[in-house]
Amino acid sequence: MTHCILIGAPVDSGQQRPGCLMGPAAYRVARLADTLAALGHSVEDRGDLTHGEIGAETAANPAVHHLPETLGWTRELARAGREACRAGMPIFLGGDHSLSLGSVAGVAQHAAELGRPLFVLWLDAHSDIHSVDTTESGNLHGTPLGYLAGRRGFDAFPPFPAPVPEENICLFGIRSVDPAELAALRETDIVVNDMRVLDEFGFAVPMRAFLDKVRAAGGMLHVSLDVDFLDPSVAPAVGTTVPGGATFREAHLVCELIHESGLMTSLDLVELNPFLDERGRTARMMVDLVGSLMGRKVFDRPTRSG
Ligand code: EXY
Ligand code: MN
Ligand code: MN
Ligand code: MN
Repeated sequence: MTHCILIGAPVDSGQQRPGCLMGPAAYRVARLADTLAALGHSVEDRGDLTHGEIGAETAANPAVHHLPETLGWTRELARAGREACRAGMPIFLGGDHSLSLGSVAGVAQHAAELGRPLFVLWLDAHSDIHSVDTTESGNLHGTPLGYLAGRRGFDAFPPFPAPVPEENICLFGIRSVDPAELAALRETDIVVNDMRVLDEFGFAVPMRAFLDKVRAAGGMLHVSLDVDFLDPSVAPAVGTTVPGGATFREAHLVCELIHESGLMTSLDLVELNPFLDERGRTARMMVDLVGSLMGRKVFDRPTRSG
């Protein structure tokens, strides 16, 4: 049984398509809390955060959108995330992926306080490894991985509290990488399981390899699940769809493997845009995936531990 702490993060300052700020409400309407409780977990819904004080920060890159608001969210999410980790397992309800600038900062701070290594699993069509300096769209939802990996180009942001070692970061489902991101990935030890790898080896082999690495290190595992990890035919309610994503079963297999590992200690659910949804279909899909992450299974299989 896990004490699940729901933290609403109605963040939409990281991109320009309205709608992500409706995400937390959609997860609640899709009965996320009931799904978790039915699996025997305790659930504490801490409501929705606000972005706190907005400054007047500017960026040298003229393309950048909503930097002050995003910084406000980052500070507030880092605070809330670090505090929630002490009480249970935070589940951040987004909101666009710029929320992970703060959520992972808070989780990383907590891991550092415990003296445990943090690993990050990025389930996403995109590598999100731009910096404030390299983004061409100016949408900061394309930058959180660069920040949590401690990359340069985030001068306006607080120093990331405990940068996640590159070899502890696993990208999974990648199929849309900008030139500057490709250059960045090439100079790092980040594990990139793009769709070509998953096409050749399937979803289970690379996922088990990563989870075995987390277990061997006695690590904590933060999972950042972007709706666009899934194929748009399965999950249409996201502003950055990319064809060729995970099928319904591939996504559930990944979640079931993560549950069976017993390693997940924090979770982001990001980029749901209910304004683009079809009668809540995507929100319900995401809640179903959380059910698989948290132990719903057809047949009992031993949870791999130790
Ligand atoms: N790489 C593109 C950009 O930087 O604008 C697209 C980013 C999409 C980010 C979404 C959250 O995954
Ligand atoms: Mn704008
Ligand atoms: Mn993303
Ligand atoms: Mn994405």
